[in-house]
Amino acid sequence: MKIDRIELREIHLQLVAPFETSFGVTTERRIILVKVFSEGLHGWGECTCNEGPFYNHEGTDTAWLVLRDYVAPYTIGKEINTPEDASGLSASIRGNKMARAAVETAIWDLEAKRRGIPLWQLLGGTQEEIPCGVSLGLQATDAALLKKVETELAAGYQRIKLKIKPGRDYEMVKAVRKEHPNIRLTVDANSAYTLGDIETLRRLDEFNLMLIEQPLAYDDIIDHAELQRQIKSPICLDESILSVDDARKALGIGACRIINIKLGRVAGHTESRKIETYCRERGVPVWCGGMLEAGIGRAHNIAMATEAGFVLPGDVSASKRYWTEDIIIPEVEVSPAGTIRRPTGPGIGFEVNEKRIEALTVRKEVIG
Ligand code: OSB
Ligand code: MG
Repeated sequence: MKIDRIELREIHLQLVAPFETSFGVTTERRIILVKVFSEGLHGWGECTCNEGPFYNHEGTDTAWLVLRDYVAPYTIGKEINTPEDASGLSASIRGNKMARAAVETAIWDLEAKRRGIPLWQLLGGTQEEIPCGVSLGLQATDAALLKKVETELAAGYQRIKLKIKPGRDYEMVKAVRKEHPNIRLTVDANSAYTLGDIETLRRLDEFNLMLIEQPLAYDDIIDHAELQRQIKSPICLDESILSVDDARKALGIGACRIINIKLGRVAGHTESRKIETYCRERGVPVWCGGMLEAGIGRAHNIAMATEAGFVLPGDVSASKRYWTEDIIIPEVEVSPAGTIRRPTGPGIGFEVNEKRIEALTVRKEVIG
């Protein structure tokens, strides 16, 4: 197939509650959606970057530019035999993987629709249901956090992740662990610590955490390996893993024991599958990370998380935790057992609510 044209849209969507991490607060998402057209069919992708360059170097405006001036022109009119080819077309672009993934994932959706099969099936997914957790942002008080934990456990979520940062760590985690001695509990620092904080991080060993996510620098594996030698809690890398090569190196030097795979961060389904396979063959658990996605990104995450290596609960949760109304129909729902059932329709398996998207659009550009 050949892609005839690519439509970019920026939509604005208000979160139901502000989401605070060690690097900032998000109240409204500025999301780029990508629609790729070929031979009368189309596929959808969502760019998962944050608004500004604080999680990684990408942001909505730079991703728009990279998509418009590089990824789209490199893709349009080229012969694509498999979705893996699509990943290769933009491979000469350094970094900017979330921008690249927006088009790459849209082409996977399109290919699955062309074949009339669900995307999870095209990806080789085997799990009928995926286990879900929640990521709780920093709250003003421990009491407010505890209330959120109660709500999410009552909804059935299988794992609670707490955002931490220096000064909001030991006592806060202790308060949650005291109330909930047996739940699956994790923490995510988003790179807020350094090796100078080993004492603080080691004290978290008291709380039987399933993992500590990305405690040190966003681009580091060396210091993480040193830290992992000195603490018992398994380190899980998020920001540092951009490819299967990164996964190989990080695991090789003992920088982590678990990997969080985010589709955008690794440039799409092609690389994500390589990481999943590499880890599964070595008994290393992976799980699906989240970037506060709207429905299209969420649907891609669900398809990815059906792959066999995704054995731990992911940050894939119900649409209503994020939005008053999502951009897909039906919205993503989580069962009382804390699982999402894979969809049955072709492609991403959810209907895209184009009317709602049109109403939310603040800019649009068609390339090709
Ligand atoms: O580090 O996992 C992260 C959100 C934005 C940027 C980075 C992260 C997150 C989350 C939210 O933790 C996960 C979600 O619910 O989508
Ligand atoms: Mg993270």
